[in-house]
Amino acid sequence: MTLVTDVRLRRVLDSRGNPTVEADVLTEEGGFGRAAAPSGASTGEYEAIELPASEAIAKAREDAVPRLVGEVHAGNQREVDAALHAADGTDDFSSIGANSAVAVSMAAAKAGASVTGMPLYQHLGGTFRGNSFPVPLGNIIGGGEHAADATDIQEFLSAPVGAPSVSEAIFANAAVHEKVHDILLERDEPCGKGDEGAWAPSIDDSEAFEVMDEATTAVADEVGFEIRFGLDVAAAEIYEDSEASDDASGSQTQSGDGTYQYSDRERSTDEQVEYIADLVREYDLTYVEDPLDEDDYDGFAALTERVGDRTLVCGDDLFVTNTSRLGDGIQRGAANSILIKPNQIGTLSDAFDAIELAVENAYGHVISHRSGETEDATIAHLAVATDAPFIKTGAVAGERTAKLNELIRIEDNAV
Ligand code: 2PG
Ligand code: MG
Repeated sequence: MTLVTDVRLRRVLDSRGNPTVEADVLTEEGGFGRAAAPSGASTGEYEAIELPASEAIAKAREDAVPRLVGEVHAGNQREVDAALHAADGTDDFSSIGANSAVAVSMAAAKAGASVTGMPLYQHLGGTFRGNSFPVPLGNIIGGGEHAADATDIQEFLSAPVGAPSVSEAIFANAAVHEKVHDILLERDEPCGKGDEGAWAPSIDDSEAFEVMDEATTAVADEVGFEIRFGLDVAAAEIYEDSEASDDASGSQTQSGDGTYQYSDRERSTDEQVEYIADLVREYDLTYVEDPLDEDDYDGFAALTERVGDRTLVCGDDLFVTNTSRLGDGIQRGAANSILIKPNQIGTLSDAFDAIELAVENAYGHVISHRSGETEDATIAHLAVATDAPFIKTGAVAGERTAKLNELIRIEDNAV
């Protein structure tokens, strides 16, 4: 019933103006799905490989399309994704590109859903899904790799944990975004926005904490429910290895030997753990993503030991949506949650495997956008389909509101 009859691939624009891969999947019975690959800037070293869009499209047309058309059923996600893996033949999608793979994988899911007439979240998650919604983490102030001359910490994220509905949570984040702008103007800090629509002022991290604290408290008072905040430190971007590997003894650099380079000072791994633990306590942070380098399982474990009972310590570049890296993390007590980005691993089936492993081990899973996005709203459905406690997908900007508005529609039963 959902046999794939055609797969079309093209280059479209992403939100940074770069070319990305869009896929259409057509099936028997008139099934149709369209999806586009997002793209990171603070990309983890162990992510599946994104190829230049033209190259990824050419390779996928040559190697993947013949294994899909007339061969697999869009309604059978495992079958589609196994064909993509077989066409690629590597363990990181370096042959056809994770950007082609993820676009086709998500488009096939939508095509499968279109034939049954079910919303995508139900097609992916089953009949009983659609009653619980993630807390949206809204990027309000940001710097790092997403904006020049702004904060060292990549993202300050509003978390309306007390919102009675996803729609009220989404509007609360937009209100925090606006409130922060007002506060920055009062402080004479006019600014533009970074890649994800967050404000990118030339202030230091400690001032950003003050501003976030003030804005979330003010908006919480107005709306009458609890709004906390969290961080994506994206620490791998400010981590510098030590020189130890170059010394005469030839000894290997150990992860954790290097330092974190902040604008005003550097911190050793122990100091970084201490610093983040203090911030969690001082600001009652609800969420801390990538507080340590992507190779530093021990540092993650030390921080989780300290504050894991009161905040989500989340691995993004650490786990890259990869079951094998997550398995290592679980064994070592590193983090207590995982960021899920389908394009980090290449297919929806692989992303589901990571979510399943996380859930089995009481790790939270947080569905996430990338800094380079399109109007594709698949991740909104993925979050509802898997009962994700959080979704990170910005607060404003069209490519972000595409997902937020889709969540509002799902809640309103209007998709
Ligand atoms: C992150 C993401 C999304 P990027 O680090 O979590 O916010 O950024 O897509 O640039 O990796
Ligand atoms: Mg991150």
